[in-house]
Amino acid sequence: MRLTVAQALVRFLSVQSVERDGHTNRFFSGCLGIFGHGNVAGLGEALLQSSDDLPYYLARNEQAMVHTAVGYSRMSNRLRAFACTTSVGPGATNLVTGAAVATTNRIPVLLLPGDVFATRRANPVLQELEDPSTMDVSVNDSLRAVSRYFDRIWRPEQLPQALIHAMRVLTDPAETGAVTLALPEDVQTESFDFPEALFSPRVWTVRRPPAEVSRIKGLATMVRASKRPLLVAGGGVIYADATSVLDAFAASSGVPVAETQAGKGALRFDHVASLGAIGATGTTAANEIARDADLVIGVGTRWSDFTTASNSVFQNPEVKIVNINVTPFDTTKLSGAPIVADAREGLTQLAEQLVDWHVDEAFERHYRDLARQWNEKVQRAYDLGHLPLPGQSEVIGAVEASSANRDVVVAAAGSLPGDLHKLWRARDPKGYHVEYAFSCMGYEIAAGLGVKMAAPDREVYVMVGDGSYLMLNAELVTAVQEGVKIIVILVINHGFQSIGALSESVGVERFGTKYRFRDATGQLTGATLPVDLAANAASLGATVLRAATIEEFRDALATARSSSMTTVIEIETDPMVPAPDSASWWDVPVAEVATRESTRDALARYESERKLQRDFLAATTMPTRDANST
Ligand SMILES: Cc1ncc(C[n+]2csc(CCOP(=O)(O)OP(=O)(O)O)c2C)c(N)n1
Ligand SMILES: [Mg+2]
Repeated sequence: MRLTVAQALVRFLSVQSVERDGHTNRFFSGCLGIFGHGNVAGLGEALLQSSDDLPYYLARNEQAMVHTAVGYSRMSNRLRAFACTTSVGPGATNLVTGAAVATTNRIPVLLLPGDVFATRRANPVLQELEDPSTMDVSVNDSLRAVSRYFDRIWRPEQLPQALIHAMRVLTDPAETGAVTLALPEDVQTESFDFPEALFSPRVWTVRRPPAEVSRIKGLATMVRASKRPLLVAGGGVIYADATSVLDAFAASSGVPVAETQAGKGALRFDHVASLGAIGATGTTAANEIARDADLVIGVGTRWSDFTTASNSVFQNPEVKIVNINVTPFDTTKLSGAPIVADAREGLTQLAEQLVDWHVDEAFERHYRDLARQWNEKVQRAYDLGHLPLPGQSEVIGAVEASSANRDVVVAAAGSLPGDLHKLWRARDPKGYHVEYAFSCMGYEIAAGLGVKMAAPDREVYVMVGDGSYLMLNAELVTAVQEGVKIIVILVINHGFQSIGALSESVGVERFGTKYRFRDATGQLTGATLPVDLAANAASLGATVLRAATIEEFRDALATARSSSMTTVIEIETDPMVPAPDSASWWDVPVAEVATRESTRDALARYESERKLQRDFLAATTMPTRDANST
């Protein structure tokens, strides 16, 4: 079939499907893009021809369009995805941060940057890097480090194999992330006789590997022997659609469950075995149970430093750790005993082994009591009544109260992720969407757009700080253009509340974290800047509501819900009102020599807190056969 490389690529993408649990759907829902000379004549022409098969969406910023793609695919449990096309040069390098978000969060997205001429006949093309030592490098090589598969299509013949490898990686739950196919500008337009078979519909089965039976039996033996077990649910539980199995297992066994950022929502917040968030932004309930746990079962978690409180959350010297994960890489973390398995399969197998078993009742009463105490603390934080400006926890409480069970809250960076992790009352496995692998400022609005595109029947609340808003707000225009409604809660606190508090804790006195004029001291500690972000949002076409009090904020939320338009609600909060404490820690090293007393004090605190950090080098060994059969 005589096609250009770009036409062949688009035709191939439009006939790829995935199947899981007997359900099949198209994998690519469309292509996001920004055109320039590096893709307008190649992919631009192909997408124009095929706009019925692969709809095109015009984005405003290449980084942001990857966020949109990530939000969409995460909301779809990785079973649907977007391709993203860019020009050569800055359009392509703008992808790097987005690609890192996709790869760190293990979310599939196909990146299609334009690249320099393969023929080199008009070198250097506009925006070409030019490395004097080789002609074999372009700016797109910066995408290698952040891609799970990277290929450059120098010749049309290379396309078929590259496409098949791209699909393999995108649809594999262990390998998935950003996949980059760099497409030289001239090659995109080159025609070639592609074999017809390349364009026959293909169905990629998303695998669900079960655990080896001996491993699950070994784990069951360990659970039976444990007095204080804890299950830590990560994002893998949600992506694998294992939440009902987890719900039933936790209820029947009484094993308490704590959740990572990506795993939050795996259980409803009021489930009898739910301890809520764990780690540096965890609940006191989860962190207290984690501290003394004698057996920790990590399911679908990558054990980030926030989850482990920088390796300080588990303090029992005898603690045993077992990791159930579809990604072998994650299963040996913390020297845990590895079980490579899909989260739903592994949990189903474990539940079958433990039908007759339940945790000690005193332990169960104890953790339920701790969970109840935390939930009361959450209510108090929601109802703080702080004046003149509300605390951020009150804003979160008002959003929670206005939302329906299936609605979605989206956040990524600043103080909101930590506060939401602690305080949001998750009521649906897809209702909590905080990007906290890369914690990328600017993810929020762009991803919210993707989330809403994936779930048009849910209200999507994007919670964004003024710093993140300033960094990347342009996809509001895309939301307006496409008629995709999101509700954006813009939290004004004149700078970086999160980094300000962190700065203070490491003895750096909130230096350089405020949106204030430079004053006579030479520092940014003068009057507040006259920046009006709500006016900015209005200028981009959004409906804007300004709330001066929590009461006005509640009214604004009701107005926004009843509207069909993308609405930005601005509310100012007091950055000095913290969320309830986690009784936890995060390792951020402090200057070892300093002139300031604040820094020296911080160092003393840091050195004492570091004593809680453990190395987790002692391997957990698993009973190799059923204890009864030896
Ligand atoms: C792209 C990017 N740059 C820098 C950071 C480091 N950082 C984390 S939070 C933050 C400040 C966020 O400010 P804002 O959105 O206003 O939230 P607040 O801290 O005030 O809640 C910064 C600079 C980051 N996470 N992402
Ligand atoms: Mg801020």
